[in-house]
Amino acid sequence: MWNEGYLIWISDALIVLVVVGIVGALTYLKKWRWLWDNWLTTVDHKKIGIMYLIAALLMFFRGGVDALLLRTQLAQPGEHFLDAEHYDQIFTTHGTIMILFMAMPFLFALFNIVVPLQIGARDVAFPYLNAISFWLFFFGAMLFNLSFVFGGSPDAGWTSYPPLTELGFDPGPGENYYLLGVQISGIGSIATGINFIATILKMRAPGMKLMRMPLFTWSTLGSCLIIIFAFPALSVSLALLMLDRVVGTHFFTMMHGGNPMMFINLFWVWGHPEVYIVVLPAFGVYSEVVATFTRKRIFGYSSMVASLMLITVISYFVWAHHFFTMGAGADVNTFFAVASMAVGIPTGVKVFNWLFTMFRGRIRVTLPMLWTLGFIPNFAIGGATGIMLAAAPGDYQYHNSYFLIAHFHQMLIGGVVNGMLAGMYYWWPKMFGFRLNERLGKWAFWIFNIGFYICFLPQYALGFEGMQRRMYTYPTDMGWGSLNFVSTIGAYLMGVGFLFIVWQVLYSLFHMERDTTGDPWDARTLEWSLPSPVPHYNFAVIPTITERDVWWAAKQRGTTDLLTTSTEDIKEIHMPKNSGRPFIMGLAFFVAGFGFVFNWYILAVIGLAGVALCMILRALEDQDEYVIPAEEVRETESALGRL
Ligand code: HEM
Ligand SMILES: [Cu+2]
Repeated sequence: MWNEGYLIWISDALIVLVVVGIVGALTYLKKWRWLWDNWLTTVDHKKIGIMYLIAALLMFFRGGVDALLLRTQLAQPGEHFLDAEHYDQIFTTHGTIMILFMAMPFLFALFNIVVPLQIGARDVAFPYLNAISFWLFFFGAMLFNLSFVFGGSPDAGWTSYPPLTELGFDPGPGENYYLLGVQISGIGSIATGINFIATILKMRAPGMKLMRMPLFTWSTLGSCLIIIFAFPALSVSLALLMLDRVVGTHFFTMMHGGNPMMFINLFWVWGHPEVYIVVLPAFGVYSEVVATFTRKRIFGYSSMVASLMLITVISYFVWAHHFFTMGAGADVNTFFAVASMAVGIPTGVKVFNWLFTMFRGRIRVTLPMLWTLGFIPNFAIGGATGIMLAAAPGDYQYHNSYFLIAHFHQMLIGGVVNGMLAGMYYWWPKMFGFRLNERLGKWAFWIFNIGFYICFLPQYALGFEGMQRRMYTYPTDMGWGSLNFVSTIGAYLMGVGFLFIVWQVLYSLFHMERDTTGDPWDARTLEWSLPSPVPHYNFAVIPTITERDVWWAAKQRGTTDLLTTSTEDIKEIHMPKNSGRPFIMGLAFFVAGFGFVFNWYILAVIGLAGVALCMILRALEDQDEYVIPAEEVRETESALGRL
């Protein structure tokens, strides 16, 4: 820990400075009480969504800095900016953070902000559990992030394959950080999956039949179904690996009959579906955005739903394409190759439906639409290279090469990040009541996207030239220098694009374009019938849904008052009470996790006792709701100009 090198020390110093700054500012402005009452104890899905969003953006920054460090190291042959060990640690934290602590919370942010509003509900099915999910994610991520500060970082890749990760080959706390951080946040993710399935199936407003649900809600349902079937596989594989490391079992060690391939299978039983967990909600966003900004009904709604559900199912039958070279034989490889290619069919259906929706529409090129348009060529190229990788014999040539790196970044950035940003821009006015500056956003879009192609297209070529992934440096005579240099320039451009987004948010905070309509885009679905930001009880009166795209239909007929409020119908509203326990429970998990990382079992037991205590106190609680009197609802609604 003491000879980590100057980069780590600089980042440690920065972390300390930021923490001191935040604590100082909160104390100086006397904001601790406000923070606790309004945010840390909240069970309101909208606020939880905003906290997920902030966390996701911060983690995007952290993962992005990691990416730039890696690309700087690879910019030219024989570089010594990072040594091998640091390179390994940084690609491990980069991959883990981007997928688990950036993409996942980003989509949970959108689930939370959008789904209850789209289906006409007052909150999610289990608001208290929702808060627990958030704090488990948050403290899991914090534990993981601590690894650079205390004791050493994981360095075996985000896949953490044994035998690399067996205690004998990887002593020290680094890998434990990975196992526990991911485990804790994974429990939160399973709970989120259950919560949103229950919400969507049980909390819909009267008349909101399944086939009237907006496509973003459908995509959330698909994503959550995958979560509840896939995440347990991850939990189990991480727990077994932990046992191998801590207790000395032999699930994956070759000694005494263990088998590392077992871990690899279990990992990808989760890992492949995981990419659909993150991309389906992006598909949901594109569907909403395309319909709104072409002012048209989405083309082929039923086929959109069917293809979402098909992808949900097929995603479980492709995992072995991650290790065609395992030696399972031609029959097994053929099955997984064909299944992998089959995913292209429903995905193609969706792309064509978006294109048909745009066809002859009057497209308004706003920021959400721009990111959606940017996604289409990305996904076409990424899809084509995906089929190339799915062809088992070809994969023997280019698996684990830069061809793969280029392919999955194309899908994850061009598909998932584009989708999440499109969603953020689209629902931003709903969340905060003001719009983001379009001009700065356009700069961000163009710089980020041009940077993207400059960064990743050369990597396809590097893959064919034989450059393997996870190489920390390479000799001059391979001739990979110039393409790598170009790629690094692209990466820096993407960094500049991200800074433009930060600038855009800050600028818009100071030069607000307030949205007083609640429906700034002239959109179609129910959430836009509410004022922005939405009052904490969402709907003063739960609306009755008569068709798909109700809000749009009501606007066309001039009957929007049916979906807003009428004084007589307002009754008292029951809402869940705030609670500090989810936060404390997350903290207790963190303490337990930290204890296990360093094998300090006393600390671990204290943490687990804290978790148990929180659960017991919850079980003894018999009053977790409060009532908003009808009069207060009327006052709020008329202050909003809705009565
Ligand atoms: C923003 C621009 C990004 C750049 C410049 C970038 C760059 C890199 C680099 C240089 C590597 C290491 C390649 C190697 O040596 O094997 C890498 C690996 C990886 N990246 Fe990114 N990345 C970016 C964004 C993302 C995003 C958004 C995600 C996921 C949502 C992601 C997920 C991964 C994963 C899973 C790995 C593999 C890590 C491993 O091998 O264990 N990256 N990236
Ligand atoms: Cu896969």
